Amino acid sequence: MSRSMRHQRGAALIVALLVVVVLASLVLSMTRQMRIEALAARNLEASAQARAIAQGAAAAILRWGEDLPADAIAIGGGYVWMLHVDTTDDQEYTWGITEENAKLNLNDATLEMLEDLPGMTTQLASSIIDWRDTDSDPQAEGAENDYYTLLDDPYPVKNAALETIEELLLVRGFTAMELYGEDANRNGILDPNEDDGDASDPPDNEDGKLDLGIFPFVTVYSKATTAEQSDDSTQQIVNVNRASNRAGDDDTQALVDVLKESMDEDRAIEVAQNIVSNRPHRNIIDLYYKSQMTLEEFGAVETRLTTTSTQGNNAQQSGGVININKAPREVLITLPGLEEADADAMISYRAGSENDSQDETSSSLSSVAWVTQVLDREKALSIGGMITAHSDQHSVDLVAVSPGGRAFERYRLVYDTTTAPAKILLWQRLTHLGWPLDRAVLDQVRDGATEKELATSTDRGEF
Ligand SMILES: [Ca+2]
Ligand SMILES: [Ca+2]
Ligand SMILES: [Ca+2]
Ligand SMILES: [Ca+2]
Repeated sequence: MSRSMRHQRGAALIVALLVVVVLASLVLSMTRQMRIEALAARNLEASAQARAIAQGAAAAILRWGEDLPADAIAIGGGYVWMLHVDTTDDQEYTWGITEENAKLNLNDATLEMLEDLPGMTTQLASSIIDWRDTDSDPQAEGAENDYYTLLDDPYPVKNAALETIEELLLVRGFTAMELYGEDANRNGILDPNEDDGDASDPPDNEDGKLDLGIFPFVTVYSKATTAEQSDDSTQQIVNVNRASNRAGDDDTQALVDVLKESMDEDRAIEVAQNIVSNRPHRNIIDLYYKSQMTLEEFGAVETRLTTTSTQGNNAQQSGGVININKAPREVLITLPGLEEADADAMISYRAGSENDSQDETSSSLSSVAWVTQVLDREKALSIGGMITAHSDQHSVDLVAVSPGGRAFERYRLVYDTTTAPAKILLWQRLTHLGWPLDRAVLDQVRDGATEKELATSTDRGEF
């Protein structure tokens, strides 16, 4: 064999070896790619499962209303939690639906009410007013087009009602800090990164307390219930202020008929006379005082009586009213004329009533008139037109985990129960905020924990 032939064979061997190496690495990388793709497909599938589980839970929530189990709910092989932000506790997780009218409505609140929210300034509050009012004349400390059109990325002032809370980020002065405070993942819990200063996002003041911003205290979804929207359209709602010129006319009879459903006829006639002879009634609290009903009597008929026209010609009354049974202290304080001591007195009365009676319908909280037990007459009258004891708009923060805990999804759902079926007003994905519950919970799901093992409370209904 010649030297050159040996050389050729050697070269061929090297080429062959190279081909083998290249092929092998190609196969390896293909295998890896396939594995990654398979993994991605499984993750995608798990995310889809989590989303389907959240949708299933949402459907059940719309159907079941408030009769819902709390804590981990087993559904479709995975789990759902209804995360609730308890504005008085930043350590313990709480579960359940949230009444949207327990918050201040950004579209109806006056400048003074907005200013009373946590962390608000006159400038911020004025900017909200200018953002939503139809004119282009700035408030003393507000901002209209003169401000927005001079921004680096200019946009016009809206001059119309806010449609989402997040829209506040377009209003002068509002950043994520004003909106969400230190609660970057919006779970109501003081997480380690929310109490470490600038060491990790978000920036915070390291004071061991969670600043919630204004997000948990504001809404754009609450609406006053009008006659047309009542839960049961067959139930008549009587306007106690409707002028009556004739003796024994129909609206007085209608009043007696409604009252008779919960009291005897003599008492119904007596109360109806009190109501008719003391017209007009400024608001529901004025009506309570003048009717001389007891708290219990009033609680039974309150939702059947109104002091305003139900024809929707009164714009002031079409907006949000505040649910005084559920509103946190920060929201109660925004009610006109109320001071911190009043809000505290209301909260302790509320807590006492809730302990007295498990059944809300039989407790004094079934009527807004309970505020007359806590506030003086003048204060009670001043808030009478802005309060309610009932809710039709609710929100729920759904955390859904796929079977085996491979993926999770998080959604914020706002819905209105004045229609049947209930109407979804918002379905917002919050998965990007990260896993909002204790990390151990996810590990438990991955380890195959049962619903019972995941539950931290035992008194739960069937789902
Ligand atoms: Ca304006
Ligand atoms: Ca948090
Ligand atoms: Ca931080
Ligand atoms: Ca803090």
